[in-house]
Amino acid sequence: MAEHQYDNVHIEIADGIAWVALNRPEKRNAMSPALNEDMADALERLEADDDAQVVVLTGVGEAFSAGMDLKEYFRDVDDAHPSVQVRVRRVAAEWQWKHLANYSKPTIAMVNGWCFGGAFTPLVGCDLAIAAEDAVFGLSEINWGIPPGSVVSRALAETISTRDALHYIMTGETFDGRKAAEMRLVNSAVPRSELRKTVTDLADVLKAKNPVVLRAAKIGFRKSRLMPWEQAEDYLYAKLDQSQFLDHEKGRLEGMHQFLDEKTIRPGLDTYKR
Ligand code: ACO
Ligand code: V55
Repeated sequence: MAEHQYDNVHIEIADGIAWVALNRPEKRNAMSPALNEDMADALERLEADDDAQVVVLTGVGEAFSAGMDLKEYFRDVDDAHPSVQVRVRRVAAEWQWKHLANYSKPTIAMVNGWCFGGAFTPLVGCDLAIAAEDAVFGLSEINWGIPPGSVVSRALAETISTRDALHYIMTGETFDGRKAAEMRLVNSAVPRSELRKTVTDLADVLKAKNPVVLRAAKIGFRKSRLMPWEQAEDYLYAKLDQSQFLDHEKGRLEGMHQFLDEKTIRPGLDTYKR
């Protein structure tokens, strides 16, 4: 399937990986209302595209994303009709966390450069994140006169400690990819020259797994996190049973067969052959 064309998002699908790059390099991939509309549409399309098994979110040029567009997302909308303001916020939220955090395919943020403010939301919305060691992150809101809005602070609290979060929220200081990995905001930081290869290798691991089971596993983890244990147990068993119902390749039976009868895999060490 040919990649859909967008003004503000560049998409390339190769070997089961959809590379989705915010594409306003001259504005450091600042997220404008138009970019948010494009991303909302792109995520919808890719979810239905069987050529896209894993989705990687990144940026064209020097930036992952310089956050919300101060001109187009904020100043230009200040005097707009309230319905416009509501829509602009809704479309941003729709892709940045509502859709991403419930995405039916595995998602990886590849942080290639600048990552500020509102960019933390889709960063945390992705299941996994790999940064260039020299990528620069910051909660810069305080530096231009607002507290972090939308769910930026909530997303931070999901990943890093209260001490670290408040330090960066209150000082507006930047930190690099190494520090982001140390704080567990990202899974790892690698030299820039190895970034794409590292992400490709990780995506390849995910591609080899059963997609129905992967979806149940990631959604199950995310949604059960804040449940009481009793509800979490029941919900996660329901996810397990649902995944068997939806899994037409019957992975569970095959995995048991390859281990117990054929003795061709050891699940502790290998994934079953599909
Ligand atoms: N909103 C609007 N325009 C932006 C944004 C942004 N968030 N970020 C960069 N741009 C624009 C600049 O205005 C400039 O436009 P121009 O060429 O038309 O003058 C262009 O992108 C390039 O930016 P420079 O500042 O010249 O690029 P440089 O590489 O020197 O610096 C940096 C990059 C550090 C990312 C800088 O652009 C910056 O500080 N951007 C703002 C970061 C920020 O605070 N974002 C908001 C976070 S809070 C939130 O998201 C709610
Ligand atoms: C931010 C992000 C927003 C917003 C207000 O701090 C502030 C970031 C994604 O939307 O509406």
